[in-house]
Amino acid sequence: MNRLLPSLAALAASLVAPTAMAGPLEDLRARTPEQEVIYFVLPDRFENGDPSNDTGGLKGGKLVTGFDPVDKAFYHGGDLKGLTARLGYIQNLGATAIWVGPIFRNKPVQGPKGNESAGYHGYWITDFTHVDPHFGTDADFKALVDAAHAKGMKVYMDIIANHTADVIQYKEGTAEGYPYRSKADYPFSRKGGVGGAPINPGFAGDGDASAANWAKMIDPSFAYTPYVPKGEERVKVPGWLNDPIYYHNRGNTDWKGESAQYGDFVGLDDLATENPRVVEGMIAIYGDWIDKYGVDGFRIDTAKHVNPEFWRQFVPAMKARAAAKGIPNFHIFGEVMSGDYDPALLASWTRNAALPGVLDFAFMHAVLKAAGGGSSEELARLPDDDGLYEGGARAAMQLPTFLGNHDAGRAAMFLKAANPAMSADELLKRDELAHAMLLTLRGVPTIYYGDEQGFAGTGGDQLSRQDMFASKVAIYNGEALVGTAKTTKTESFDPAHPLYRLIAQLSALRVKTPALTDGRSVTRAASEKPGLVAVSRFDPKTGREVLLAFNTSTAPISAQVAVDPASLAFEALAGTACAATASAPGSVRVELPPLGFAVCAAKP
Ligand SMILES: [Ca+2]
Ligand SMILES: [Ca+2]
Ligand SMILES: [Ca+2]
Repeated sequence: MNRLLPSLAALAASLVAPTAMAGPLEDLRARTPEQEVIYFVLPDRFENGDPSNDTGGLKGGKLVTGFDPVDKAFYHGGDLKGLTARLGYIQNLGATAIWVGPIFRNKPVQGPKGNESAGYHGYWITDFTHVDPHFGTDADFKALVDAAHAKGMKVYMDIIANHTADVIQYKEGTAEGYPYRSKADYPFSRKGGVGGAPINPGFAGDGDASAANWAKMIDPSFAYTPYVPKGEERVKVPGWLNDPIYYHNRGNTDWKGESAQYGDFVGLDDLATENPRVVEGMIAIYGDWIDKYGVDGFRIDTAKHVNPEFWRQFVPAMKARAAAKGIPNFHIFGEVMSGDYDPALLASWTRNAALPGVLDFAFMHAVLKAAGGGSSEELARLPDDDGLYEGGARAAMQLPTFLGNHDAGRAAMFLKAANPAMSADELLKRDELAHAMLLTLRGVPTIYYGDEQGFAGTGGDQLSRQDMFASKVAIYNGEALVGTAKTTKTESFDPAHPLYRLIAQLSALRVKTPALTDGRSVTRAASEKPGLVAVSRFDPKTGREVLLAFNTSTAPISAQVAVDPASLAFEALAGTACAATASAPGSVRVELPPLGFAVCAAKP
């Protein structure tokens, strides 16, 4: 009997083991990127969980601490504890993954005298290895990731390899604002231009990525003469980042041609990402965050301003690091900013740089145009243009889709700009229509924080970064919000807001409907004029059709829409009612109210 006891215990353990192991962490690790709904948040603007860290441990005025809650260009006090405390609000919206704006330690304040602003957005990193004290501590970040995981939610970090904060200055050209100095006019082989003294003998150019070649790059004064101002010699962490030899030092980018890769973003020190030491250094930095915190993905800032060869090394290294940590579905998506519908540009970065995903700016432009009452022809092209991406339409399902962001501006602002005279009710309906498209069409829907509370804004950048907690910024508080009479003067965490309710309903529907997360798309109807947009999506396992229909006009629609001949009976999953049966095999009647939509699933 005694000998039986251990085996009985082992048997009991084996019986409970499967349930004990299938916890929230295992479940979320098993989800692929396209099964997520992402919520993008700037921690400074979300919730203030700890007023004691508002000045980041610094003493003095706003130009020292960076803190000024009445100024949209400075820190407002939001932090990681606040974000952690609001996870329930984000989860109830239906989001399953949080993209947290950069949390690394930043230069608190930079910019020319009289025109300073703060690093509240997180994109001016000095210490790549620790959390910025304005946002809390490394332990606060650990607590956020653990709390999100306990709820079954993923955490995506926002990372930067293109540049650091603006620390390096140049001895020449201050008055002209450091204009870009090209490789033709200022080759690596001469000091200060083609007529200068020979330097860096034997350096074969930055097309040769070998360590032996880069060992010959010893003098960074080929274009400008870079220097680190007194007192800032050791401000960057890890320490190698303090040496100007690891930067491009060619002056400010004009966003075009060669300068897009080599130029400084308004003074931000542009890293020489062709140098193997920089590649290795960035792999070490960001690999550590995966190891230490078990995060679930990276959004890569300014990805198109880094040479594709860098990403071809960096991305596989991060995927391997994540896999070793037990994170097989680590998602990586890059920012390839585009002001137009340009899937070819986006797709080129999935091929040349092998980025697994890119933020889908083409989707944003196509949906805003259609939902704003313009042509839906770009939207109609999307399923075909997906063939441009590495991996084709299957891979395009992992592209994060969105309607606006912290740089370009918010969806409601664009929709309003397309039709400035429209009523508040029409704006709400168009905003809902755009979100219905976002949450049912292909890609990973990404909600920009505050859109669900009707934030609109009057521009991009600082004008689109309102506070969720009670704001003290006059220009934010003076704005009319969509779908509510309140303003940002009081906190904006209302689960009864009509946009919050719609997003919650459609997110819940999406994640349980494989046709919407993983289904192939076929355009059924579109037009150069406002009217019917229809797309069918198909369950990857059963092949069953879900017909999505949107009315981008202010008149009711009644039309025949082509469907699969096998789709003979339908049920409405969301939006307005669906015809119960097909009119004939291959065609169904669709009736939509002005700016309405329908999600019609074919019944077996
Ligand atoms: Ca705080
Ligand atoms: Ca660059
Ligand atoms: Ca600089």
